[in-house]
Amino acid sequence: MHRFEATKIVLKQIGNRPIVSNLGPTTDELWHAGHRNRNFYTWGSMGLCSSIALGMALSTDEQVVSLDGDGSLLMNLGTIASIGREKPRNLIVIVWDNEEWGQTGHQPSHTAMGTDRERVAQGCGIPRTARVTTEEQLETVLKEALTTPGPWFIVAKIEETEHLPYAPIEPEMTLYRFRATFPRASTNPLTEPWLRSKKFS
Ligand SMILES: Cc1ncc(C[n+]2csc(CCOP(=O)(O)OP(=O)(O)O)c2C)c(N)n1
Ligand SMILES: [Mg+2]
Repeated sequence: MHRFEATKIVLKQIGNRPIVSNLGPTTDELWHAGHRNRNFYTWGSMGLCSSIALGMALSTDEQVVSLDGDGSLLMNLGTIASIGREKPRNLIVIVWDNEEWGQTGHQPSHTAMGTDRERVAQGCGIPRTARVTTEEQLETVLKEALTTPGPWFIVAKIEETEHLPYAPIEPEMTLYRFRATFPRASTNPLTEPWLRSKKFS
């Protein structure tokens, strides 16, 4: 299974639900597969994709999908424990596991040496986990994840191929575009009265 094709499967199934995407090829391929205002592209912030998605899931009733990477999630394994602790029923984490730090030179990651991320998730108390290796399996599991309470943790084994060109994303615009899709922030979030009156210490 290739990430680009798998990403298209995700987009086909998830309707208008928000997606948070890992830095690098995951974000680039999501943009190429289907740019939408509900794509929260991360950039540079390695390891934080599923943490951001966890925060979102705890702040909205909508289902939130995190498209993470094996190397990035390794850098922040604690977020798996936090998901297991908080158990947001509306969070679906999909880990694109190419067993390498793809963007920075294809160095083999720990999953190439035996780290089993699905068992880590199970050990952290995440109730719904899966491991998929084909597009058909991904389609089936995702269908189930979108219709049953989570949190879900899906390890999707992928084969690395040529990377697509960088997506022309601007982090600030991603934030504005994304926030504006939620009812509370239908205007510029920086000029929202409730934000302006908030005291920061
Ligand atoms: C704190 C930090 N360390 C290192 C990097 C450099 N870096 C960017 S992407 C990446 C690899 C990410 O690997 P993975 O999440 O598996 O995604 P893949 O590239 O394989 O799709 C690295 C090491 C970074 N952006 N931030
Ligand atoms: Mg990787």
